[in-house]
Amino acid sequence: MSFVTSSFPAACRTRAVGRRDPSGISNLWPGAVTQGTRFGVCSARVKLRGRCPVCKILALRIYHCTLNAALLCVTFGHAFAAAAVPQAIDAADTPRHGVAGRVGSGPDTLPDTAQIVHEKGQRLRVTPLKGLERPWALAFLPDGAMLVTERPGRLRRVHANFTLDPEPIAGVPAVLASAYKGLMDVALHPGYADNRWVYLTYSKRLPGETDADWDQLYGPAGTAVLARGRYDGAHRLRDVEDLFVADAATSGVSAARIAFGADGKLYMSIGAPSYLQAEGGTNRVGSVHDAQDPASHAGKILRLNDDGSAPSDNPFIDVPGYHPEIYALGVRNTTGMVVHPGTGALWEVEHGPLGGDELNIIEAGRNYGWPLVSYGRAYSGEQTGDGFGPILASPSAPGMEDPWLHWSPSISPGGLAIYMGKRFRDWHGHAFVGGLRGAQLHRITLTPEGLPRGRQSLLLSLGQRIREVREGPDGLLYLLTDHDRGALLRVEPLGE
Ligand SMILES: [Ca+2]
Repeated sequence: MSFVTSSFPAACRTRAVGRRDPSGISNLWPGAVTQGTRFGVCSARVKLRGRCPVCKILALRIYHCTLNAALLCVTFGHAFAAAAVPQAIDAADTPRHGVAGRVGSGPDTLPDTAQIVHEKGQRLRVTPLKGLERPWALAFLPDGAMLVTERPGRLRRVHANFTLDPEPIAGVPAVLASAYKGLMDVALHPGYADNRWVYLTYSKRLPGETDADWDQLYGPAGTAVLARGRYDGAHRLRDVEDLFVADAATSGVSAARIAFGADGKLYMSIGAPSYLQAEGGTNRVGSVHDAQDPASHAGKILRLNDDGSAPSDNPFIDVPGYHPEIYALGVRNTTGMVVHPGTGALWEVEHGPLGGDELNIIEAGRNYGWPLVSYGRAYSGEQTGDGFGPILASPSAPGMEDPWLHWSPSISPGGLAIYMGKRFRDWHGHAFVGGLRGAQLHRITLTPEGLPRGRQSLLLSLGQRIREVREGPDGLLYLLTDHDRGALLRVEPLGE
């Protein structure tokens, strides 16, 4: 612990009051504190992530009021200069919010040129396309170009020749941009070739909410919105309108993913507030219990018509007390959602608390358990409670769906894709999940019957938080890195 405190500038009287991580994750380094613990008089936090620039092994990343970010070598104690977080390409029209805008960022360690990465039985060429600020999601256009969202509120076009159009696409609604909010998902209408509808999800500031109200870590309160506009194929969305505004106000985390189903309906995930309201947590608005509240959209999977209305055959359409848009309940914070291209089933990945990240196959009317049950624990290390962990000690309960697969310790999943291409010969039908805290591309091996058989961590050597995973029309994998100076990565096989 003294190592941490002595590394802080003398101007700050930070005192370390963090706790040891009982999961053992941080015990690699004696004295390390629980991930994400804030202590002292500033917002300093320690996260177990990153690589030492010298030995290329594990480093702790520290955020601090006057330091921005520094790495501490865990393995050999290598010393190197603290690197300030660059504030490149700042968004002129969308205010940032203190340390919140930099959560998870740090020195840009991604090389500018293509890298050959050796994985077990596979050589991969990873080609970066830089110049994106906090990219969040991407969608392929019919001509092979891509639309990429940037969390601060911009929609960008990447041409089919893998170059970034320098001019953002105009017409995106004004978003509430903070650590975990902003412009999020993008999807094309199934009839895009005729109607040119592009769907977006974003965070909207609550009426009356001002910058003075913002929470130190998460920013001002907002709610998730579904919008659409017609893309002119160049630099403008027209006829932009909000189709659906969720009743899910939170000053905490709330991601919103969308996917069009085989039934032509739009599925939309809404994150649950992470903490109890006004019980020592940081949420001023919203509660973790909203995920089980049928009169709240928070912590739900919604099913919508393409105009944002509720379909008449939704599972709770006639059930008193339920919002009619609800398709499934009890999700925590969905960061990846995709319709399986082979089976048509809706697959979803979500963050657990300390451990307990989940992959669920979402079915109508089911309850996925949060915050009652989880394979994770409270951040304190206790099995339950304190507003961060599950309420019940058992990871299963009657009427609650067990996850199809779960991760402990957490990889903090990003996007999700099912690979159906032929370029990666041995990966056909496998699931790919981005790893944020896990800083990897995670592969889930499936049996021919579609059951999970194994897992592989790919691209660990790049040390990048992977926010998004998509398969391109060329059969290659495309990733987005979660960084202030983020990148699109094209991954192609080179054989063994
Ligand atoms: Ca669950």
